[in-house]
Amino acid sequence: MRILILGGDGYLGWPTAMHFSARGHEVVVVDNYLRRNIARETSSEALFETPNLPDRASIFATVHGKHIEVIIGDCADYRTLESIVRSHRPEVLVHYAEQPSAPYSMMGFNEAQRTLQNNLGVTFNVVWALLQHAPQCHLVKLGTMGEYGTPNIDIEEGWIDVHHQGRSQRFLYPRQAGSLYHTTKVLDTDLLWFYVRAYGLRVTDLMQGPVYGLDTAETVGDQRLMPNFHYDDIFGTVVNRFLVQAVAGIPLTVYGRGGQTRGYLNLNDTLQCVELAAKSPVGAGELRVLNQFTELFSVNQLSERVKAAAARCGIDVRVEHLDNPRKELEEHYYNAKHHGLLQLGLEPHFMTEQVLVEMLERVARHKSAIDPRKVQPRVSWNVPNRGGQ
Ligand code: USQ
Repeated sequence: MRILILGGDGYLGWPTAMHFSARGHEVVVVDNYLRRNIARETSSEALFETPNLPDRASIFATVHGKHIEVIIGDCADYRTLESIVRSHRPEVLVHYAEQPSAPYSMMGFNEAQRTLQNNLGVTFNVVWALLQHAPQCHLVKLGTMGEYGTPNIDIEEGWIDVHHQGRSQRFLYPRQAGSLYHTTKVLDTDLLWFYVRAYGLRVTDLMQGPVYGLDTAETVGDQRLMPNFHYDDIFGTVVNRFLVQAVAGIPLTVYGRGGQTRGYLNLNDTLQCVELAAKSPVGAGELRVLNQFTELFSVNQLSERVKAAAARCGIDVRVEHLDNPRKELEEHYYNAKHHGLLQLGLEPHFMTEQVLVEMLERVARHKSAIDPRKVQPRVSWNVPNRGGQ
C-alpha cells in the first residue's frame, strides 16, 4: 500500500511509519515538529533525545534496509498538504497530526486556540486534499475514547440506536469530552461524518485509550529508533509516568481518588490496530468507528500493578493521592465495547507483570536523565487563563 502518515514524528507516528515500512509498504511521513516545539516551550522534554525525522529515517534505512520518505511541513497549511497528497496519491492516509495533550489544551487562551486551530484545521485540510486529489483513499484517523467521556450507560462502538416515540434512528454515540483536546476529537468526528455523508469519503475513526510502551519490533537493534517517551505532566500518559516515577523514587501521582477508569493498550497493539484498519478499507460513504483498547483499569489498579512489578525489581513504591487537577469523575460506571478490532484479528499484548518489569528495566537505564521537576501536575482545569496570553 502507498501510505501517507501525518504526524510521523510523534509517539505513535514514528513507530507506525517503521511498522508499515518494515512490512514492505511504501511510506511517506509528514511532520512540522509541533510536539517537539511545545515540549521545549513547556519544559516537557522526553526522557531521552530522539534524532530528528530525516535522521531517524536514515538510521532506519541502515538498520532495516527500507526507505521512509520524510517531508517536514505543516499540514495546517492547505497548499502544503494538498501538494503532498497530489504528488503521492496515497491509498491509505493515517492522520495523527494533532496537538495530543489534554493538559496543554487547558493551559490558557493561546494553548487552547493553538489546539483547536491545529486539530480542526488539519482534519479539514485532510478532507479537502483527499476530495480533490485522492477521493478513493481510505482515511484512518486517530480519535480518542475520551470523546465518549464517562457516561452512566454502556459505551457502544461509535453508534447507538435511539428509539423515540415509536420510531428509531442510528446516531453517533453521544460524546461529552473532558478537555478541549478531547473535544477537538469530537469535533473531528462530526466533521468527518458530515463529509462522509456529503461526498462519500471512506473513513475509519479509531477511538483510542491511553497508550503505554517503549519498544516495538523495529526499535530492537538501535536505541535511536525508539519513540519519544514522555513522563512529564503535559505529554506523558499515566502508565509511562508511573513507571518513571517508580524508577526515580517519586510517589506515584494518582489524581484524586483514583477510581477513574479508562481503556488502555500497548504501543504494539496500536500498530496492530492501525495496520488491521488499513488492510480492511471501508466502502465509499462509510464512517467506521472502532474502540481501540485492550483492557480496562482504574488509576488505582494501575498504581497497584506498577507497585507490584517494581517490587520484583527491588524498588519500594509509594502512592500519593494528589488533589485532582482535572475535572473528571473519580468513581464512575465504565463499560466500553471493543469488539471491532478483535474481529479484524487483533491479538492483544496484555499488561502483565512481566511487561511492566521489562519496561521498568528499560526506563531504569535512563534513571539519571529523569528530571523530577517535570513530574508534578502544573496545569489545572480550574484556572482558565493560567499559562496563556
Ligand atoms: N492520571 C493520574 N495521574 C497522572 C496522570 C494521569 O491519575 O499522573 C489520570 C488522569 O486523571 C486520567 C487518567 O489517568 O483519569 C488518564 O490520563 P492520561 O494523562 O494518561 O490520558 P489523557 O489525558 O486522557 O490522554 C491520553 C492521551 C490522549 C488520548 C487519551 C485517551 O494523551 O492523546 O486521546 O489518553 S483517553 O484517556 O481514553 O481519552
